[in-house]
Formats: sequence, C-alpha cells, structure tokens
Amino acid sequence: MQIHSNHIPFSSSLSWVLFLILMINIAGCDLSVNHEINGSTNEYSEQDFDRLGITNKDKLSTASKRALAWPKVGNEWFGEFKVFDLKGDLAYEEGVVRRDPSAVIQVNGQYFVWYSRGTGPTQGFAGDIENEKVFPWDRCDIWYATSDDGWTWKEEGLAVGRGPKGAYDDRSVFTTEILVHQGKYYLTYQTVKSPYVVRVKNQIGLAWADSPHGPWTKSDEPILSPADNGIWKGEEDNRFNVVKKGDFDSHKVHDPCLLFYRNKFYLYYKGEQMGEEITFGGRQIRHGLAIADNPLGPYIKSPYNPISNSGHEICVWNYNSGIASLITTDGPEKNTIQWAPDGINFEIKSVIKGAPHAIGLNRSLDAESEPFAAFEWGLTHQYKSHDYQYIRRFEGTRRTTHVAKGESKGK
Ligand code: AAL
Repeated sequence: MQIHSNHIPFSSSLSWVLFLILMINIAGCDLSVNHEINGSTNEYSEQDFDRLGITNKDKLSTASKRALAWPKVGNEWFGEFKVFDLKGDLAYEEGVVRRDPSAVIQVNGQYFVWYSRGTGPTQGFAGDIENEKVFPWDRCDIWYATSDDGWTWKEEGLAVGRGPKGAYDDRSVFTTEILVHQGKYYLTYQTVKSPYVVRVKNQIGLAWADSPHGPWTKSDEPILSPADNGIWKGEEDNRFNVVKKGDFDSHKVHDPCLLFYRNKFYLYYKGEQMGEEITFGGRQIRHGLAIADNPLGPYIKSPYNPISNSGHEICVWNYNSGIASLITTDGPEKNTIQWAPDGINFEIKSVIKGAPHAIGLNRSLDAESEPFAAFEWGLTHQYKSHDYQYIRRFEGTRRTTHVAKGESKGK
C-alpha cells in the first residue's frame, strides 16, 4: 500500500507520539514519577533520582527514602569557620573572665560589643558559696568595648552592673544580647540572685538606653522566669533529684536574644529543665520563645515551646522573612543551621563542622543577601582554662568546591 506523506493514518500518528515521548525520556527530560516515601506519595523527577544516585527505584533503603524527603536545598547554608585572636583590651588577660559576647553592632562607623566580665578563679559548688565563684560567669557584670576595625578593641567600662543586695540580680548579670530598635538600645541578659546554689533559678533581665554608651535603665523585675511546674525531690542541693521535671525551662532561662520580627519582639532563649538528663550524648537543652508587643514586655511564652530539641547558646537572625538559628553543642540536632519561615517551626538546612560557641553575630552585615552571609565575621568566646575565657573573632566562609590540586572546577 502506498502511503502519502500528507495523509498519515491515526494508528501511525499515535506510534509517532509514543516514539517522541520515549525519545524525550531517553534525552533525560524532567518527567515526574510518583513514589511512596514514608507513607505519603510524592512526585520525583528522573533528575532527583539521578542526583541522589538512586538507580533502583523499587528497592529504596531507609537512607535513600530520607534523602528523597530532604528539602531541595543546595550548598548555600553550608560553610566553615576560622577563629582568630583579638587585639587591644579584648586580647586574653590572665585573671579576667570575658565571655558570651553579644551581637556586634555598628554606630557611627564604630563597632560595639557587650559581654560578661568578672575576675578571679572559680571554686565551684564545693567552695565557699557566699564569697567565692561557683562558675566563671558567677559574680560578673556586663561591660562593653568598641572598635574601629573589629580587630583592636578598647574596653569602655561597665554597662549594666549587679543589683543591690536582695534584688533578683544581686549575684551576677551576664550572657547578654543587644537589640537596636527605633534609635533605642535594649540589652537582655541572665540574672542570678544570691546564694548561687545548684538549685537556684536563673531569670532574664532587660536594660534600655538612648545611646550605646548608656546610661542604662534596668527593669524592676525580670522579664522572663523559669516555668514553675517542676518539683524537687528531697532537700539535698541536687538538680537531678526530682519528683516531677516540669517544662523544658523549669530550672533556668538562659541566653536571651531579642529580635524584632513581624512587628513584635521575639525573645529566644535556652531552657534548662529540673532533673536534666544526658541524651544523645549531650545535655538535655532546648530553646524557647517568648513574644511581646512592646520591647519592655510583657513577654508571653509561645505555646509551641520548646521550639528546638537541641542546641546551647542562642544564635538567631532574621533571614528571608523567617528566622535562622545556629544550633550547637547539645542534642541530636547539634551542629546544624535551621530556619523557620514563621520563627517557630524550624527545619534543618545544613550541618556545620566546628561552629564557634556563644556567637555574637555581626548585625552590621547584610545577613539577607544569602544564608551564610551572617557569618562573614563576628565574635565568639573560648576557654583558655576552666577559670578564664576570652573573646575571639570568627570568620565563616561558604564551602563551594572540593577539588584536588590542579583539578578544574568544571562548569
Ligand atoms: C553559657 C550560656 C549561659 C550559661 C553559661 C553562661 O554557655 O549557656 O551563659 O549560664 O554558659
């Protein structure tokens, strides 16, 4: 039978369409397939499987299922850190504790940082609690320093000191963070009332000023306290003996960091629980959030607390209409950067090797330009000894290649 090119029968055109689809597939075009992962059906492209090196789609290991469930992040949240000595007054000084630096802010071209400052060695809880130090951050005050270049710092002196005997902050004020909002300066910090026994309950205080040089006005009362629903067992001054643990922050509220977000004041903090356990090879530390309409409070704890299952010192920043958080030190998700589109529901974005502790982020950087931009440089602290810690500078860079010497990066 003779076939005229301008008159192709229906069955032949169908074969052509099928042939074309086959060719498109072979050419690696992005045709999606549905696949059931962990009970829910998701759509994956051939490229998804190819990128993850999964060739046999009918035999997926648990790890491959997890890999398929990862959010589609690239390399932008991953990076590495280096730490350097500072010069001037913040260089290491024997006999002086300088630790837990706040965020770095820039005012009229000058950098400012606040930090816990104390002197003398630490005897611990077996010493003379009334007169000695139980921790390096005991008997501290909040001091501040300035710098023109971020390397050489001048210690300016006291910013916020301990309260008078009997006040909620009469024993130590420490581990501070700064927020600048509408031309005013807000310092949030930890407070302890004497005697600093093991079971003492740490609280969070606030001070405000019109200038970074002060003078600072302190709140009459703490702005945040531990949950009051744990029950100690027995009279021994021991934090592991409990009848009931209570909330994740039933013992201490620590490491406050205030951010302005969604027209409110988001106070992120670390909680310590009565009857704390060792889990996942670390302490049971989780983060919480308390929100206020006004920077001076009242701060209402989020019903979603705890908002992390891991971490230690708080390191949070505004990013892409949400809040990013570096989680270090304790818990199953330690050494990760997480991000929450709503400031509450955090997802892991990357795993970080050797992240500096107690980071004071540099708020003068354009942290919105890319996820890792917040880490260009900032401050951290390091233990020189059990007694004395000092403030150092970190620099974070994104990791974009892994090539051998002389190897081309490819396109
Ligand atoms: C730090 C912080 C808080 C603790 C102590 C000093 O790492 O978590 O500040 O109270 O240790």
